[in-house]
Amino acid sequence: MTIKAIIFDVDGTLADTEDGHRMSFNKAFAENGLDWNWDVALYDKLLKVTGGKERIKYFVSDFLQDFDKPADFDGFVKNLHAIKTQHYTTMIGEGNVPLRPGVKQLIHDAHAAGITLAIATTTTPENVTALLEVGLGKDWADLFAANGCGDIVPHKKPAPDIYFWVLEKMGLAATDCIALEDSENGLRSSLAAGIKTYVTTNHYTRNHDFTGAAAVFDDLSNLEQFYQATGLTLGKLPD
Ligand code: XBP
Ligand code: MG
Repeated sequence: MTIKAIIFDVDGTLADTEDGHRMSFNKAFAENGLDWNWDVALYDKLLKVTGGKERIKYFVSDFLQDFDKPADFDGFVKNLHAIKTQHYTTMIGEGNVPLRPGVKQLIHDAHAAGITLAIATTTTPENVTALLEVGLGKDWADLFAANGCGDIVPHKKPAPDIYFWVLEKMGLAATDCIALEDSENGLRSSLAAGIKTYVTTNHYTRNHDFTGAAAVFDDLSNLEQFYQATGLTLGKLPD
């Protein structure tokens, strides 16, 4: 199989962003007079649901007993999530969340070798832009042929929708591509789209079920190992 494209998940894969999301949710809750506080242990449970808006609704339905929902609950959640996104993009813009080891090198090596790159994420386009402007520079979008984010598909991961969207945008078949994910939801999504998937874990996902993954790595600090596992023949390029 000649790999024509690499499709990257974002949160947890390109960077360890979930605690940044978690703290941004908490800032939005506090600003809106809500005594909700998502600590690491609770957030670990809430990550079962992808999408920030969907995660807030999951928290209200499954973890709060006596919350008096406002009449326009959808509008309430959308507003809360928009405030959270503002806090998150501000925090990311301060440069405190670097790309994970090996990610920048892989992206530049693969792009230089003519491999098509794409993004398939549940998070918002604003969050992707904030992270990659810092991590890859202001022209980061030039590196990617497709940028599949958040609400552009009706069903978020573990549904395969976002991966189907990216495949169509690239005009490639699932068998032409590999995906890089960090979570069980992400892996189920890419596998359901028929894409061979490699996993790098993090502290939220290391105990997830990665059945079906082509290989699981702690991270990409040993790119040679990743290249051997994938069959990618990419040389070492200067940073
Ligand atoms: C991970 C997610 C996102 C983030 C929060 O996305 O599930 O919902 O946790 O970001 P990925 P939003 O597919 O990149 O792993 O609040 O913008 O959804
Ligand atoms: Mg992820």
